[in-house]
Amino acid sequence: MERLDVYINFVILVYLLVILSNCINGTLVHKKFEYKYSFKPPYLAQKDGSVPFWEYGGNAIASSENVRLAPSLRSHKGAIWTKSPINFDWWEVDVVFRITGRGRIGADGLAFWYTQNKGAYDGVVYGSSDKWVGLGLFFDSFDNDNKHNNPYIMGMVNDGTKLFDHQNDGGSQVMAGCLRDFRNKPFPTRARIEYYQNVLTVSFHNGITNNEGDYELCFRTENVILPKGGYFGVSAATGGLADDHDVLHFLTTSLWPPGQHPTTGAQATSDEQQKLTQEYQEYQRKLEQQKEDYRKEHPDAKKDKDTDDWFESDNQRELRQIFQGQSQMYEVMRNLNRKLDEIIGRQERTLSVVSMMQSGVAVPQGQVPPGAPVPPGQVPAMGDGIKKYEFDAMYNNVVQVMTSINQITQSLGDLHRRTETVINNQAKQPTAQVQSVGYDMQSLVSEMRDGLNHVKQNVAQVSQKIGGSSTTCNTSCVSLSALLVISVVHLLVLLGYSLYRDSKESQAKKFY
Ligand SMILES: [Ca+2]
Ligand SMILES: [Ca+2]
Repeated sequence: MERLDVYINFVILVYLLVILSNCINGTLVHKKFEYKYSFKPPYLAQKDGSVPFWEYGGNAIASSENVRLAPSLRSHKGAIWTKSPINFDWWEVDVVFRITGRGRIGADGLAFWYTQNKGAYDGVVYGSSDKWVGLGLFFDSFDNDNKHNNPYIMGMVNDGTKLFDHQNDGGSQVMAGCLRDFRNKPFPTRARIEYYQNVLTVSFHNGITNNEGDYELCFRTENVILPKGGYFGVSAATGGLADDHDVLHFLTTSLWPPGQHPTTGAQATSDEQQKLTQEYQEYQRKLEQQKEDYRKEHPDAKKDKDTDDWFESDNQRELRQIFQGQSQMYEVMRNLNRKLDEIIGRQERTLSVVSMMQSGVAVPQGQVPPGAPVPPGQVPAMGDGIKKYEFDAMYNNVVQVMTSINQITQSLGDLHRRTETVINNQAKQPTAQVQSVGYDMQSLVSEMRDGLNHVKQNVAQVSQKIGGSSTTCNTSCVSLSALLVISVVHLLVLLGYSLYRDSKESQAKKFY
């Protein structure tokens, strides 16, 4: 009988676990891709130039690959807006875009909109209307107020009464923002704008890598009230200076709190799905057939295209190697950061043991009579407060850090050599124009300084924590100097790339 009881209890427990796991799954936000509020390549625009479910105007031009909202010509404006208002409350939008120009400074910028009504296609606020009702997220390239804080990303909610303060780059009207350079990046830059339960979160991907996961938080603001049933839009404008403003992807996902996702018509959807699957298979079959026919008719066409892809120029190769090197460096830095965190944890534990022991030694001199036993779990002190195994642990940590730093130094040396090669190659080319380190470098430097300060703070914390022992000071000093070397070399890499890019673009761009 006892066995039966145990068995029944076990079955009940398993059921409870299953119910619990269902509850946990039920609390997850349901996401649904909204194709009627999205566009992406290939076939972004149809043959007649229209973009399905969207309307564009002004100087905007849509191709199969992107929407060029404003070209690199002076005083141009353009915008693209969804045709119909959205029918969900919470959403996440990924905008993949490129802002490129041959100048070190560009203008004016690009705007993401979520507004009650559609804005204009040639308005005064980054190509669309002023006095909007809803959200404007601006990628402001040009520094109107001369505070050396552009390119800047900023969010502004308007109730339809405020005129945008262009002269001060938004000034006090801006809700939140962050200083990020989004011009002339090797890969497309991306912004992820999430609006869920009145919390607006903006993340930015700086386009240095092509890695999907490299988003960084720009800002997060609570209690943001936006109108329901609004329209999405993107717009851009140029001024006296002009960049190309291209949007490659606009991907909208609706977010549904648990239990609120509309589940009506489930049967109909499954029928629809079956039908769509059949259509898709049919389409695939036809496509394969067409491909086969094409290959038979043009036996040489594919070969030529392939052979083009086989080769890359010296500069392309150098650049690719630099990016690989940088990615490796980034990985090593990340590992180093993880190890530092571990070390901080270990040092804190060690310090707490040491301080406990010290108080154990001090106690007999104070209130507790001499000869009181050491509390259980504590190893008796050796006199100077630090014991051999603790010292060994610290020593091992130090060795780990040194190894990581050596790895970084090696990859840095490698990178340095490659950068010099690229710079030399550029200098040899007659069309290359070496420009002085200018405005965009300044913003790059300030971005890097933020990052470095963060790392330095971490290191300073570690050095403070292990500062009790004189044996560890050397490590902290070495880490700092190594980090300084990293920062200098990183700057060199960025400078090298900047020079390369400027000369490349001056060759490539024939108009303007
Ligand atoms: Ca501005
Ligand atoms: Ca400014």
